[in-house]
Amino acid sequence: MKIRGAGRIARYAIKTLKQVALSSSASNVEILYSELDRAAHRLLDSRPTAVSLPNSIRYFMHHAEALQEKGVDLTHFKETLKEKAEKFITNSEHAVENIGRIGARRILDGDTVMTHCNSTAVLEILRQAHKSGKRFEVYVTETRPRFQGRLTAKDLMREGISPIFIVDSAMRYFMNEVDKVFVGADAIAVNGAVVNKIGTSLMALAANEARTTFLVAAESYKFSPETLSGELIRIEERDAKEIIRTGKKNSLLKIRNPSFDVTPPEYIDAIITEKGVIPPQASFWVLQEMLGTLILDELSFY
Ligand code: RUB
Repeated sequence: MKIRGAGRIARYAIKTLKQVALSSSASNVEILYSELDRAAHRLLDSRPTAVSLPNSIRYFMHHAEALQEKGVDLTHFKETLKEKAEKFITNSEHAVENIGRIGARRILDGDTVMTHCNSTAVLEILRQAHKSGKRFEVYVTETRPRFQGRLTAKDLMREGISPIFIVDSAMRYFMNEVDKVFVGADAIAVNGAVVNKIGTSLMALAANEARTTFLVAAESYKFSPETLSGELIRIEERDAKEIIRTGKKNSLLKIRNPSFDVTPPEYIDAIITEKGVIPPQASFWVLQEMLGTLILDELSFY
């Protein structure tokens, strides 16, 4: 949880693999490849839900494998992987900027918006809308149990935006005042269902009932290729201690602490990606275009 937010998780994984490659004392490409493979699997185990993690690792390991098959020498192997890693990070940062530019157009002067958790993509939309001179109100939920909403509130204040901070359960209470909801995504399935911080699907339900527009901001590497073959996205369940102090006194208490939930496509008006705005039902085409058959062949490994 030191590194959190699906985009950051992807960039950090790539940075880590680059460091493993550059700092390794392996004497040949084969040994270094197996070191990278081990590191890739350890990284994969760290957060099960954010699809940006396997997608970024798949990108890096695909290049590592191709270079190994080509029979390049160790220096070339390291140098090329360094370049590929840096390219991924730069592209990922540009994707967030583009989402900000595209999404900011959706905010009108005088709007009231609401957000949940702490999404870099959503923050960029709000930042760019504010920078372009639009005035709007932002409701920020505290996002129990780990209070990522506090981070969002701080980020917004740093940009000169003064948020309205509310408890999660007040989202329905204020929804009638809200014109647009903006949330990020940890994963998007082929049918357009969006996995994001627990509480997102409740917010979508409240928005639907209040006829408030519900928008998701997500880079294209958050779409899950595994869902093309019917696999489900795993929802991370975290330690009970995040909710309540466990001990003898409440030893009979059963605690469930899922970190994410699934918002069905029917409740989502649009997904804002770096390529443009799509209806959730168009997710299949994003997956087809972004990943291609080559990478899908390697799904069984990462
Ligand atoms: C973070 C979270 C964010 C998405 C998108 O959860 O749910 O909404 O990851 O973030 P956690 P971004 O704090 O458990 O990682 O737009 O920054 O990728």
